[in-house]
Amino acid sequence: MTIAVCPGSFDPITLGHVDVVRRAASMFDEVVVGVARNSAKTALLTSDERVALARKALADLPGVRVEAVDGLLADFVRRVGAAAVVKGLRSGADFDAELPMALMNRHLSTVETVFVVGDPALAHVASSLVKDVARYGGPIDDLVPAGVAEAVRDALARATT
Ligand code: COD
Repeated sequence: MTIAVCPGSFDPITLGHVDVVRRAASMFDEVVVGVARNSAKTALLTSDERVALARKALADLPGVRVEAVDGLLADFVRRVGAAAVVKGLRSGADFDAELPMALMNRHLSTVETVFVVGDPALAHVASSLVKDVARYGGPIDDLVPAGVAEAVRDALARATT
């Protein structure tokens, strides 16, 4: 049984993330989607909200489960017994950002990182842009799984009151 971890901030989960998880699920027996904290980013949604939205969005994918990552990804990978970390690439800029993380995770846990090229039709879809569009009242419903747009709008309203 080969297990992979698909980590991210998922703040919020987008159709780009779902595409990456779907591709990972086609290569591994089991995929654990790890909802983690990126210390370089300030999250809009709580960890519980991000986990709940990801669980709902990925519920129809067999062999996929979602867990919160509390701490280092390398420790989480060891705990779940994963053979690989799977990350998605939209561009060379993504690769430049991902390479040091892949090297650090291998240094910490010997885990290999596998990169999958995402659907080019979703190359413009990033959680940060989705939040920015929503912040200014733009439409995001066709960029995220069902129920996510509403959760983002609720969280933005909460953040401004
Ligand atoms: N197409 C293809 N890939 C995509 C798309 C898309 N449209 N959208 C997102 N992706 C990919 C990203 O390239 C990335 O690989 C993945 O999906 C997750 O993206 P985000 O933005 O949700 O998540 P990040 O990049 O903020 O995640 C960083 C982590 C949270 C994984 C990292 O900070 C981490 O491991 N944190 C835990 C603490 C730790 O171990 N830190 C040391 C790390 S070396």
